[in-house]
Amino acid sequence: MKRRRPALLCVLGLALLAGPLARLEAADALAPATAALPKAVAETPAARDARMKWWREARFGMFIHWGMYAVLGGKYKGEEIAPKHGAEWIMCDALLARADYEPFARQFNPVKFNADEWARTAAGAGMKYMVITSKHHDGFSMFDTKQTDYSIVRATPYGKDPMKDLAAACKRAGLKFGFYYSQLDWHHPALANNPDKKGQSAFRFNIALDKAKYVAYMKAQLRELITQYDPAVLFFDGQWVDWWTQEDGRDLEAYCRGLKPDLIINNRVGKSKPEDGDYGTPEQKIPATGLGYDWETCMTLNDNWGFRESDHNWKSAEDLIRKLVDIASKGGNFLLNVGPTAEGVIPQPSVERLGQMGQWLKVNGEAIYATQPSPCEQPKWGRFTRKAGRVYAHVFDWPAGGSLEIPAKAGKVAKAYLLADAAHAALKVEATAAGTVVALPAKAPDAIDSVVVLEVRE
Ligand code: FHN
Repeated sequence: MKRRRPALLCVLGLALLAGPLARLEAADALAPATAALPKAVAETPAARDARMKWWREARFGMFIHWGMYAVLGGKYKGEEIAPKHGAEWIMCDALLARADYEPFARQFNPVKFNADEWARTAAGAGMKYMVITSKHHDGFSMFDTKQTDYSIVRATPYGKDPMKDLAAACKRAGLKFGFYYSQLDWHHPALANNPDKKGQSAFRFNIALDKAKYVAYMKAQLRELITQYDPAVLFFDGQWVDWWTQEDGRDLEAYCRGLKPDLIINNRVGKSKPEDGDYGTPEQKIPATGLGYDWETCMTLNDNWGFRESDHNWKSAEDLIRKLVDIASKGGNFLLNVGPTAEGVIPQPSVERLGQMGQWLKVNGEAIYATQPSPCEQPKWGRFTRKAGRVYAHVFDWPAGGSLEIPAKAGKVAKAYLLADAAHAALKVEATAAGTVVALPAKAPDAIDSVVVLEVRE
């Protein structure tokens, strides 16, 4: 759905589909023949900008991987299962047959789950949206679905719908709410482990015994997710399997948009190509530069998406704050993951780090939310973000000599002040041939990232 070259896009024909959205049969006049694949749905660049506005301004969201795999916590029969993937892959990594994995549902009873507490943790971290696993690769549904009994509502002692509570809690907390949904499914009878592959690969690259039946199942579940919970975002995943094509992705994207036109959908709805969905999804990494289209880095707080009891390798708040700044300086969003326990508790080390990020954002959020990418090369001492008439210098390494060199490309600096200084007292600025030198106080206001606001004439 991302338009890479709107100006070149030539509309050659319009085929109407049932439903509110017309499906645009278009081919870019200058594009190679492969562009004959139909685009997903029609939308002008202005309409797309309006739809993406809140997401682009949000910059920071909570990813949640929560499912039946939390009951195992990375172990099977007391043995730690080598984290070939993440703890949420344990059915695959332990090579469990469906009959051996299903009974864990009877132990899944998240009696400590408190939706408002999760929403408060996200909002307190300065996050603006939440994306939670409605169904991961294990095929277990975490919502009230009529399509299968293999769900938290029908197959567990908990017997309730946590997604309904979480959607409502997010609304109360002012957070946008979204779902992760996996095309890959190790439980549905229309799919099967790949008989031509060994071990975990048989799960990872499973096959479709009856693709039409499974796609109909997915569409029925997505209709439930979209009409019952009103999500703002759909994060698809598991798109790498051979039986899922880019055309399947376009069809699914058009189906979902037909139910909710303002949905924001990731590129894994198709085959993770730049033209699939609304945004790119670099995972566990931050691109060296912006990508020329909307993108979001998703990342774990430790080394696992799902809860792994033995994983204490938590990233520091300093590392996480600087990652958020680096991502924002390149025009991306940061979807940071928590993996709650089977009892419904977000691990305390996650809560602590998110709290520290929230404290930093309380003071410096102006330099992150609704910002544009840096106007110039990354400085050695930190990063730049910007808004109209302002450039934000994020200083990670406070200069010992007390002066900060700002390149001319940042603009003509009329005034500079510390964002943490409520009085906005002007710092001494001096124009030089290379740009501007700003005189800084001896002590940095923040050990992790101190923001100097530069009021500029562009
Ligand atoms: O296999 C999944 C994995 O479990 C996790 O959900 C991540 C998060 O984006 N996506 C896939 C790996 O790329």
